[in-house]
Amino acid sequence: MTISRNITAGILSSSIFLAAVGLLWLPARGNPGQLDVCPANRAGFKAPKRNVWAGISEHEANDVYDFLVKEWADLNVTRTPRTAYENFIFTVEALSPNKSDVLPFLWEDSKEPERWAKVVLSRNTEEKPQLIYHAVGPLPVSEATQVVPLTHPFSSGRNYVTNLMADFVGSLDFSLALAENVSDITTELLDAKVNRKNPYDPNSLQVFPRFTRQEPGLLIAWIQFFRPGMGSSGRTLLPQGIYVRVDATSANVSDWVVGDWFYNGVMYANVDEFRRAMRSPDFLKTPPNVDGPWTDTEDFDAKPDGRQLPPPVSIQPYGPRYKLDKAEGYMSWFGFEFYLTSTQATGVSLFDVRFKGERVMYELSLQEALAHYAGDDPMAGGQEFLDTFFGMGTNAFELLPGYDCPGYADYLNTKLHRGGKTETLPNNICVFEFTSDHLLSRHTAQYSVTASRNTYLTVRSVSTVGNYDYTIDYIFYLDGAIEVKVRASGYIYGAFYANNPNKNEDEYGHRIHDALSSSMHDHVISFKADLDIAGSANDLVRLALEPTVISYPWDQPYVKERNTMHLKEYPVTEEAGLEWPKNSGEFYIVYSSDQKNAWGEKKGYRVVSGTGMGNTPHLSILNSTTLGNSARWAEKDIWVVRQKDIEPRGADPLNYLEPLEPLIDFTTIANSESLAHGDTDSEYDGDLVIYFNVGSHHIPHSGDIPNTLMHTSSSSVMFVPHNFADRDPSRESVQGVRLQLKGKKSGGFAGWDPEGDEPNEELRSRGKDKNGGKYEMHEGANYFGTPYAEDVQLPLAALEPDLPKEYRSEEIRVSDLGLNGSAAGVWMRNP
Ligand SMILES: *[C@@H]1O[C@H](CO)[C@@H](O)[C@H](O)[C@H]1NC(C)=O
Ligand SMILES: *[C@@H]1O[C@H](CO)[C@@H](O)[C@H](O)[C@H]1NC(C)=O
Ligand SMILES: *[C@@H]1O[C@H](CO)[C@@H](O)[C@H](O)[C@H]1NC(C)=O
Ligand SMILES: *[C@@H]1O[C@H](CO)[C@@H](O)[C@H](O)[C@H]1NC(C)=O
Ligand SMILES: *[C@@H]1O[C@H](CO)[C@@H](O)[C@H](O)[C@H]1NC(C)=O
Ligand SMILES: *[C@@H]1O[C@H](CO)[C@@H](O)[C@H](O)[C@H]1NC(C)=O
Ligand SMILES: [Cu+2]
Repeated sequence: MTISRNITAGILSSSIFLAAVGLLWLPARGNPGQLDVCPANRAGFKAPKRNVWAGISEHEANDVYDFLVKEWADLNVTRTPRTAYENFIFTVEALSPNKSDVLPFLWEDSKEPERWAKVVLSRNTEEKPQLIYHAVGPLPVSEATQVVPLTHPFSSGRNYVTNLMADFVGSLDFSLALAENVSDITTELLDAKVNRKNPYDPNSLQVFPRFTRQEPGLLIAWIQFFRPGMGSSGRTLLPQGIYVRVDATSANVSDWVVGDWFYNGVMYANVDEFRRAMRSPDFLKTPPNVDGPWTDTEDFDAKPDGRQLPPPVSIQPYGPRYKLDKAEGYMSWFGFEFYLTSTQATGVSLFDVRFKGERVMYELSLQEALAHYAGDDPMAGGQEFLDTFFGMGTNAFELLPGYDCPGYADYLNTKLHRGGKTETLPNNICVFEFTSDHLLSRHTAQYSVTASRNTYLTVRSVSTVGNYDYTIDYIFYLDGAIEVKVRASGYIYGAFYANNPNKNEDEYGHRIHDALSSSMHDHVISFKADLDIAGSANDLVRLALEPTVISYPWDQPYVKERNTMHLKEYPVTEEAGLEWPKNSGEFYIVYSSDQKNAWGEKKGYRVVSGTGMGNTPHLSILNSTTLGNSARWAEKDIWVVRQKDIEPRGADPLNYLEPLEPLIDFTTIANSESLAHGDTDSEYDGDLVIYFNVGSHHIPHSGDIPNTLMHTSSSSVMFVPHNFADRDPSRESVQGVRLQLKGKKSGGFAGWDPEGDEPNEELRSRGKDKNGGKYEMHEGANYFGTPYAEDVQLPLAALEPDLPKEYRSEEIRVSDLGLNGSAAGVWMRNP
C-alpha cells in the first residue's frame, strides 16, 4: 500500500485517501476504535468567519496601484521605478483592522470591519527622500475610497521617515570607486582589490556601509571592506580590517565626502596620511582575513561510523488530525482554533486564538528582531540591526520539506506586493503535528502502567535576514499551552580580529580564526501577545513564593517557629516592564477579571520563560547610543500595557532609519498608565497586552564556525494554562495506552474491579463518557485514541522528499543588510 502526498495541496486528495482508509481499517481487537479519518469533513472545512487580517490579494493590490497612480498624479508616481529619483509606491499590504471593530464582528455578529491597505510611498523628488505611510480604503476601491496619511499607529504623530538610502546603487558605486581608488593599499594590506567583473573572485573586495544619524543634520557612514565569500555566502565571516568614514548627509551621492581611515587600531585623518604611515618602517601590519574551506557549511567527505545509515524520521501515514482552511488561513486542532496571516515586516502572526471555545489571545505576533553588537572597531562598535526593516516576512523563503518541516507537513504561501509587482513566496509557512520523543504524562501503578503521548501542533516559518536564519515556531500543546520559540542559525556577523599587541577584540568576543573575532551581540526578539483570557478584561499578577517564618498551633509545643514558604500575590497595577524573577521565584499570571473555574479560582494563563538555552534575555546595553529610542522594548523581559487601537504595534520597521526620532517610541506605550479597571477607572476596560522577548546573549565561539547551531541559540516563552479549566483538558484529546500488568489484579481504574466477579457498578459508572458510552477495561493494552495496528508501507517521498522536484524557488532574493532590498525602498531591479 502506498499513500501519496502532495505537498502543495497538503491534505491528501479524497480518492487516494479513501483507498488508504480501505486498506488501513483497523481490526477491532477488543477495542472498538476505528480509524477516524473523515476526508470529506476536512476538505469541506471552512473558517467560521472571514479572516479580516488576511493579506492583500494581487487583484486588490493592482486596484490600489491604479487608484494611487491617479490620486497622486501630481507626484508623477510610478508603479515600477526606473531610477532612484522617482516617486513610487514601495509596498502595498493590508492594514490590520482595529480590534474595536473586529471584536463586535467576531462576537456580536456585527458587520465585517472595513478593509484598508497600508502603503509606503517612496518620495524621492524632494531634497530629502522620504518613506511615507498612507492608508487606502475602504476596499474594494470605489467612490468612497480615499487615501489618507496613516498616523494613528505612530506615537511620533508623523507618518514618514527620511530615507537614508534612496540611492542604493549610487552608494554602492561610490563605495566601490572609493575602494578602487585605494587598490594599492588594499593589495598591500589585504592582498585583495575590487573586481567588478567577477564577484566570485575570492581575492576581490566588497564594501558595506553602516549608517548612523549622528544628529539631524549629519549622517555618517562607516564603510568596511569584506571578502565576498560567494561560494557559501559566508561574507559576514570575512570582514577586512580597513574602515573609512564618509559624510553621507547629502541625498545626492555625488556630494558625499570621504573622511578618516581606521586600520589596526589607528585612525588616519585622510587617505594620504594612511599611505604615508604605510610606507614608514615602523608601520604595524596585521594578517588579513582570508576565505577557505573553513567557511564551508558542509563536509561531504567525512565518513564517521554511522553516517552511512539514514537517521530516524517522523511519519504520518494516516494524514493529519488538524483541519486547515488554506484559503482563509484558519486552523482547528484538538480544541485550538485560530486565524493566521503574514505581513512583510513581521512574518506570521496569529489571531483570535481560542481553546475549547474560550478566548485565549486576540493576537500573537512578532514585532521586531534586534541584533545589537559591540566591538572595538567602527563597524562592530556601533552595529545593530532591526530586522523587520529588511522584512521578516519579505525574507521568509521556501521551506525545505523533510528538513525544515517533517516530510508530511502542509505548506502555505505568502504574497508580497512591492515595487509595483506581486511576488509569491511559495511554501514558506508549514504546519504539522509532531509527536515528541517524551511523553506528556505517565504513571506506573501497582497493576498498570499508563502513558500519554505528547503530540503538538507547530506553525513554522524561517526568516533569513542576510546572514542569519530565524526559525520561528508557534506551538500548541494538548493541555492548552502555547509556546513561541525562535532558533537562530546561519553565519555570525564576525568582526575583524586585529592581531596586534593590544588585542582589544578580546574584550568583545573570542578569536575564532586567523583574523576573525566572534563579536559578541545580543539577539532580542519582541513579540506581542494580546491576551484575552476568557474575555478581554484581564489582570496581571505576580504570584510570589516567599520564604517565611510561621508559628503553627499544631507545631506546639515542640516547634516554636517553622522556617517555611508561602504564596503572596502582587497585582501589577500600572503599565510596566518586568524582568524574569530571580530563582523563578514568581509566577506571572494573567487572570480573567471575572471568569472563574469550578473551584472559584480565576481562570488564568501563566507567562513563563520556556524551553531553550537559559532564560530569555533582554538587551545588556543600557541606553544604547545607536538605538536611541527606537527599541526601548528590548530593555526588559516582559511588558504589560493597555490595549489601544492607536498602539497596535510596539515597533515599526522604519524605526531603523530614524532611531533618535522613531515613528514608534515604546516608552510612550509603556508609560505607567493605570491598569485598574472596573469601578475605579471607567475609561479603561481591563484589556491588556503583553510584550515579551525571546533571543540570546550570543557570544559565538569556535563552534559557531561555520554556522550557529540551533540548539545553542533557541529560546522560548510559553503561555501555560493556570486554573484555566477545572482539570487537565488534555485528557480528552491525548493519545496513549494503559497497560494492565500481567496477573489477576488489574485494579485502580474507575470501572475495573480487580477482586469481584462483577465490576463495581459505582466505579464503573465513572468510566462512562458523557454520551453514555461505556468503555470497558480489559486485560492487556487499553488504548485511548486509535493506535497503529497494522504494518504501514510508505513511499520513499514520505521519508526523503524528492527535493529537486518539490522545491519551487529558482533563485532566492537575499537581503545583504546593505539596505538593498530593505524597507529603504530602492529601485530594486530593472523593470
Ligand atoms: C511631474 O512631471 C511633470 C512633467 O514632466 C513635471 O513638470 C513635474 O515637475 C513633475 N512633478 C514632480 C513632483 O516630480
Ligand atoms: C482605527 O482606530 C484609529 C484610532 O481610533 C482611527 O484613527 C482609525 O481611523 C481607525 N481605523 C479604521 C479603519 O477605522
Ligand atoms: C576616486 O578617485 C577619483 C579620481 O581621483 C575621484 O574623482 C573620485 O572622487 C574618487 N572617488 C572616491 C569615492 O573617493
Ligand atoms: C548630484 O550632484 C551632481 C554634482 O553635484 C549633479 O551633477 C547631479 O545632477 C546631482 N544629481 C541629482 C539627481 O540631483
Ligand atoms: C539611561 O537613561 C535613563 C533615562 O534617561 C537614565 O535614568 C539612566 O541613568 C541611563 N542609564 C545609563 C546607564 O546611561
Ligand atoms: C539589489 O537587490 C536586487 C534584488 O532584490 C538585485 O536584483 C539587485 O541586483 C541588487 N542591486 C545591487 C546593486 O546589488
Ligand atoms: Cu548571533
